[in-house]
Amino acid sequence: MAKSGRIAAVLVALAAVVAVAAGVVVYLVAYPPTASASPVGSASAEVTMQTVPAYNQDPEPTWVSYMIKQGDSWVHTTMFQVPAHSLVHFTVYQFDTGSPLRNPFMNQTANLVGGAENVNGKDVSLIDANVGDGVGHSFAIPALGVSAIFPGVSGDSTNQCDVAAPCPMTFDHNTITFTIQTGDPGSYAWQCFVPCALGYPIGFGGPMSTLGYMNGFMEVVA
Ligand SMILES: [Cu+2]
Repeated sequence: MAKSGRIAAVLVALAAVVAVAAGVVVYLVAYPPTASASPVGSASAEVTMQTVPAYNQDPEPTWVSYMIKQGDSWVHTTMFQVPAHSLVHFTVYQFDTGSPLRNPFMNQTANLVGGAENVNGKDVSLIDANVGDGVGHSFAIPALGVSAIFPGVSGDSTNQCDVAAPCPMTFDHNTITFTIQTGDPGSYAWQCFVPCALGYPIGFGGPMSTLGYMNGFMEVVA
């Protein structure tokens, strides 16, 4: 092989190695996008989310998931950014049916401003997950002791969301609002505590352990 041919072969091999390495790095650091809370005056912001019974599109069409609203569109993510030392108002549209909890202690609100959340217009601080429609999903930030709980839509509903996420508001859902107080800047892990991962051991694998579905990070920025 001529010298130029060998150089070309080495360069092609090198390019292949670099491409594979870059692919590995991209895979390892792949994070869902980060949505920004909408500012409301000073020291206050809004986050709007929804929980869907199934994502109904690739890569995991059967998985339950959160979505977060960014401007006028819904983004498939669980990462969002809020201001430090602020009141953050959440609105959650809960489209999924419910179930009992593995840990009954997770049936209550905690560290919400005003003590309670609001479910379809009513103040709620406790849900008995063993009666009625159970709990569909929850939102907890362990480092802040924050917990909010989202009751399931009726299992008898004939208008359950079954389309590709996001779910339009025409499907049955519960609307939950609550407010938390943020503190110092930092990266705060949050997760759902309902065993909602159908088909996984005790309901806690798959979407419950994958960023972008049932857990994520609240980035608190100065
Ligand atoms: Cu969940």
